[in-house]
Amino acid sequence: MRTESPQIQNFIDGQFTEPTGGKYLDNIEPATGKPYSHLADSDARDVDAAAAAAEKAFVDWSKKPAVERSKLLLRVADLIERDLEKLARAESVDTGKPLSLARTLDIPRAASNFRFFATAILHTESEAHITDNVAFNYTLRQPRGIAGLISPWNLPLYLLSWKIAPAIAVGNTAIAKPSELTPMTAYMLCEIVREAGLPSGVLNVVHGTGPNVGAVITAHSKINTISFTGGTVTGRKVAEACAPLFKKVSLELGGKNPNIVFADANLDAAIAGSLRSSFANQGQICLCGSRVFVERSAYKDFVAHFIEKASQLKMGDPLDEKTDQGAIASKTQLEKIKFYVDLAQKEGGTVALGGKAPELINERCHDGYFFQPTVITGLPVSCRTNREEIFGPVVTVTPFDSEEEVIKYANDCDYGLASSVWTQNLTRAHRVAEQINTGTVWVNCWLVRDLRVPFGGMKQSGVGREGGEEALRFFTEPKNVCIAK
Ligand code: TXE
Repeated sequence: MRTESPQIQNFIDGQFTEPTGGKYLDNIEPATGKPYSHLADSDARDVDAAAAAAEKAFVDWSKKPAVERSKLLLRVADLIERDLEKLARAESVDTGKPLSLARTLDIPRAASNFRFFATAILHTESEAHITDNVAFNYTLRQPRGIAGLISPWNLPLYLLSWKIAPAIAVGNTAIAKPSELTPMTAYMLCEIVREAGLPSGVLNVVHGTGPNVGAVITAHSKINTISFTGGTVTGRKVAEACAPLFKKVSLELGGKNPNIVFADANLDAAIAGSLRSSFANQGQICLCGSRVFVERSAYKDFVAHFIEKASQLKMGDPLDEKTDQGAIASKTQLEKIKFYVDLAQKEGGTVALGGKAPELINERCHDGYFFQPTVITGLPVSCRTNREEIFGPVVTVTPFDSEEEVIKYANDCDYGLASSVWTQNLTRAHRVAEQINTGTVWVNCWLVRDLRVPFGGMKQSGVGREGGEEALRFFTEPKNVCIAK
């Protein structure tokens, strides 16, 4: 098992291959700011080769009995678990996230993703409709062909496996394009699928940039299904590329998620939950609750305790077991975070905690991309800082006076991905959940994930849903067969 290989090659037709153009990009370690490997800087010729391999493999793979596909995906899940420590370390080095987080969140979830869909395809039900004495109808849900799977840098293997598993479980073949910022675990997954015995061409991974590889995938005539996770700006480009080709597209995009704390909440639970939803993965999870709203009578108490707990989060070298807060994934993202903290102060906000890079972590991380957990108070509800996605360890905390008011604040947003509501009045919880315009509403919890539920966002947070039945239906084509009696 290669872990920190100097060159991350493409995986096409079951083989590791050089990019046709022979070029490689630096792969930077966020904790040090220095290149530690290189990834293929691929282009259309590599995507064409992957499409040819995927097309060839589709003939047999789409006809393979579900139980055979299931066995192979279960083997992949087992091998991910076998290599958990190596994968977790690779993910931590590649993204800057704490090793402890990669070990407990990212990699176990990647195994669960494969295991979930490997078993889901064994239990799907089919619909039949009897038309009086006229006809018998049944619905076939057949694999669509080649799926293009494009993923971001914040949860690399977690999110890529969330696409690969359902796409190939139902009988499609796939071309995956991981973020050029975090290619390592996708590369390691290729060795795992080969060891598991996945037939050549079922999964192909083409590394490279958005314009040179991602855009080629979305425009490719042989790739008829696109599943994208990333920023809203890029999501719009993906949708524009797919529309004229009538491709089926799923978009999981950005968020600016409200986290609502009523005065009757269990405040200790709300503070512990808000700490996670604010700063997990350095706030680089699109589901993070970056807009915290607290009922006025509890506001002072919440802010004081929340800041006290946040100040105890341990910033450090991601590879240090005691680290809670690692590095930001890229220099670009770090600059974006600094810009918004500066903007927040220009918009009248007060930096109540953090707001800058920490003291030197250690010599190894001297040039790494670090930023303190940051809490900003005193902002107007609808300023830019409260409307635009920052995607870092930065939250705003704002008081509210009534349920109606906070629902208006929560919904006054271009995004609609997720929200949290903390209250011990469950009648209120149901009432508020119905009125908040987000794809997920967590009540007295955050990031509790059942893989059967629909997952995704409204408005500029995306189109479509992943997870469970939704994913199986997205990656298949329904066909009505109507037989006269
Ligand atoms: O950018 P990009 P990032 C959101 C998160 C944040 C953003 C971070 O909120 O805003 O994504 O994503 C490829 N055609 N989510 O910085 O550009 C690119 O190479 C085709 C929401 O990575 O969106 C990379 O592989 N592809 C999400 C991928 O798109 C293109 C969870 C994403 O990159 C392309 C995670 C193009 N023209 C992050 N340009 C959720 N809702 O779950 C780039 N790419």
